[in-house]
Amino acid sequence: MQDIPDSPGIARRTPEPAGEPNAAAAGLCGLVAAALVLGIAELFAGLIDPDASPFVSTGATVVDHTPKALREFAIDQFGTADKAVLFVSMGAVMTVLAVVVGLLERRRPYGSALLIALGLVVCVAVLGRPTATPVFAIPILLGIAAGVVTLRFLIARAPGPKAADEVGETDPSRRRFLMLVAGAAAVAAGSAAAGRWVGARMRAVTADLERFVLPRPVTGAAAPPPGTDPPVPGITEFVTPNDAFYRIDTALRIPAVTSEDWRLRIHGMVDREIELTMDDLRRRPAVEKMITLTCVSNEVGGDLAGNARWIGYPLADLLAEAGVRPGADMVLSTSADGFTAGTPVAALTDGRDALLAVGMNGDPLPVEHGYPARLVVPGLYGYVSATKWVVDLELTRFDRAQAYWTRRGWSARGPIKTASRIDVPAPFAKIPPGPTVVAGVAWAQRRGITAVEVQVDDGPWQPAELAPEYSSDTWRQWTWRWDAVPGDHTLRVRATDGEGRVQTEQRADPVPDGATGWHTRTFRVE
Ligand SMILES: Nc1nc2c(c(=O)[nH]1)N[C@H]1C(S)=C(S)[C@@H](COP(=O)(O)O)O[C@H]1N2
Ligand SMILES: [Mo]
Repeated sequence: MQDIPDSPGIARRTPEPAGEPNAAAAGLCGLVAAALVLGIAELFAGLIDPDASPFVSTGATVVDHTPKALREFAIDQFGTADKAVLFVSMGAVMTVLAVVVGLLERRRPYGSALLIALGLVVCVAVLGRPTATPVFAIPILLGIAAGVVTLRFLIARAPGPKAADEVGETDPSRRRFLMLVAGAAAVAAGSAAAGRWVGARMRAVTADLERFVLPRPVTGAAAPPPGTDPPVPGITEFVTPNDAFYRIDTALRIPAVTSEDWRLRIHGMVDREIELTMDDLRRRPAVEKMITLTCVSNEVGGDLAGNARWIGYPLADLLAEAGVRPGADMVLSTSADGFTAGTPVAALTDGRDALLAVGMNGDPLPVEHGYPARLVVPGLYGYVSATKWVVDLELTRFDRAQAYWTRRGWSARGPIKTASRIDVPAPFAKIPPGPTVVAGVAWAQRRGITAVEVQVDDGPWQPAELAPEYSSDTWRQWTWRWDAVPGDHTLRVRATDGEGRVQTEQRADPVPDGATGWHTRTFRVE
């Protein structure tokens, strides 16, 4: 504050702001802002991927760049406490930097600039980790944003030097400032704790998955016959690798269920309620089946379908153990995160390979595909059958219960409709004239595919060559040799199912029970 001569002999104090904040208050602002950066980042790292934690990644990066001699010295000196020493030292360095950030912020937003710069350095460290994906930048970037906003906000309300000298603890603005600081610190600590907690659960699941030993199926899935994968670049692979398998679910955060914690309760209209652990399952015979899964939301020509070898326990056996009471016509399955699907009892007991699956293509289910257990039912769209992270099967009736998507306007029953897709040529491709191969895939689970036909422009429908059929529950690849003639062309495809029904040309949206219509593709030959 300044004394401004107003008129001769009279000095007056301006009622202006208290000037720049005192050093202690500014340092406190810096500390809280830095805590918020880390807290918010930790929270989102927990939600996205524990490996995205800036603290952990920075630590790992420091270790990687520590000279070998120093590293050995540290291990020598501190033994197993070397990690604790590392994190405590990092904490000390961060504390000092945070105070500097606060002090620099007093006059100009230099502190914010430093905070952003440091945050970006950490971001580079996070993205440099071996398992990092671009998404890993999100936690630290959100943290920086929260930190800078908090810093600006608090600094503007921090008490100045005179205020600190002249007014006591009871000064309301000073009290308010301390309350704000305490509030921000609480948010930082709360989000960090929440993030660590959420992340710890997922880390436990990943460790559990790595230890998970798949049951040995009493019957393995037959190897795909030669020719199931026609040698055409760009055609859909017969077996979809796990990391390329489409993923659909309502989970914002993947449910974290370890195989040890997992239980499956079978109850409702049954003779005896049962609850199974993973060990209980292991005493029962497992089978392995090749089954193509399809999403009801798949548009004509879409890619929400995949084919995998599933190891699991026949649901018919488990239901028989519980004893399905007459009158029950639906199994309402519930996941660990509250998703539900309503499956006809008949579809689980009519002899098809309906499974409580624990394995996918020879590995435990990936967490995003339902680890440790999910349902897989041939012939039904996923939304009425394929509950991932399944924990509960209730025998009930379609006139009493409604599953998740049925309550939202989708059909209660969801048998898979016949579909065919063109994979090659790619959309708007340019291909040279002359002999070429057009290729794709078709599916009609339970009924199978008996024919695929293609049509170029308004020409006649011509039969495509079908790859050998694996089973009626799997998709079938097709190819068609064509002497391509120059020009712009439209290619159309349609399939015939095992009941002799030609796929309908009638266009329908996915809602309420699956899309229909012929897939077409336009391309140029030149
Ligand atoms: N728990 C749970 N299971 C679920 C869903 C879901 O939202 N939550 N979606 C279903 C739908 S709509 C489909 S198509 C399949 C997809 O299985 P995938 O993600 O393994 O391909 O899972 C089904 N199981
Ligand atoms: Mo789906």
